[in-house]
Amino acid sequence: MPRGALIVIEGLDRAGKTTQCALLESRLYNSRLIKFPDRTTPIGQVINTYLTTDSDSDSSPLLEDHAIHLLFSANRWEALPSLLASLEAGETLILDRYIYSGIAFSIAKGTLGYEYARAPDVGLPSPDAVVFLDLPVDVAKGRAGFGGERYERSDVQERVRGCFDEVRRREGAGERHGWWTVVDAGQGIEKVAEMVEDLAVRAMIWAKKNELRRIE
Ligand code: T5A
Repeated sequence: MPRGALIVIEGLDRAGKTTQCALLESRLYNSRLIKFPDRTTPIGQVINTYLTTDSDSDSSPLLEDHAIHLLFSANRWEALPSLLASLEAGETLILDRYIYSGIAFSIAKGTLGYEYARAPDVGLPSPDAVVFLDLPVDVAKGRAGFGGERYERSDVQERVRGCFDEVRRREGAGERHGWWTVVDAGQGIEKVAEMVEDLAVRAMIWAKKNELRRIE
């Protein structure tokens, strides 16, 4: 049986990832959706507390930047057996955020370097396609729920947007054409969904002919 495809949906907060992942899962046969962070595990619960706590005092941060970064990565590693089982069984895996959020949100803080930020995820499965839902921060701010979590501030999101550009340049280099695709997430939900589905189908065809790779 051919392996399943690994499709990652990335973007800033409120770009529409949850909406698009759910639509894609409903449209693809034999697909499974996993969201990172997975807040249901013990590690995920620590991450959830961090994300839903407003701010830290300088003398007593809730979690030091490197420590929370490593927890986000650990949250992906603990899902590895389940990810591999799905892919081997031929399921299409849709990931709502992955290592690219891990790198972009952490380096945006200015306290972690790029190489440090990507190192803990080396060895995880490499996606067959990354779809980046691109939305100006001003538009994201106007969407329901913005502002409820730690990173949902305009200045932070602007910095993260720039860091995602760096991630695209560095992680997409040398990969096949179209591996990382930027989609205008300011269009209507259905229009975005059609583009995401088209990219997903291409990734599924690619996955049938190519072995699963690991992040190097
Ligand atoms: N993080 C994450 C790290 O720092 N390191 C890591 O390693 C990882 C994995 C997690 C936070 O953790 C950080 C990044 C994040 O700050 P999250 O749980 O992914 O956060 O939370 P959000 O990104 O904020 O996810 P949300 O579910 O809140 O936002 P979505 O999924 O991007 O957006 P969605 O689909 O919920 O839509 C938001 C609103 O917009 C509407 C929807 O109906 C909804 O009301 N909408 C649209 N409106 C108009 N046009 C469209 N095309 C629309 N699409 C959606």
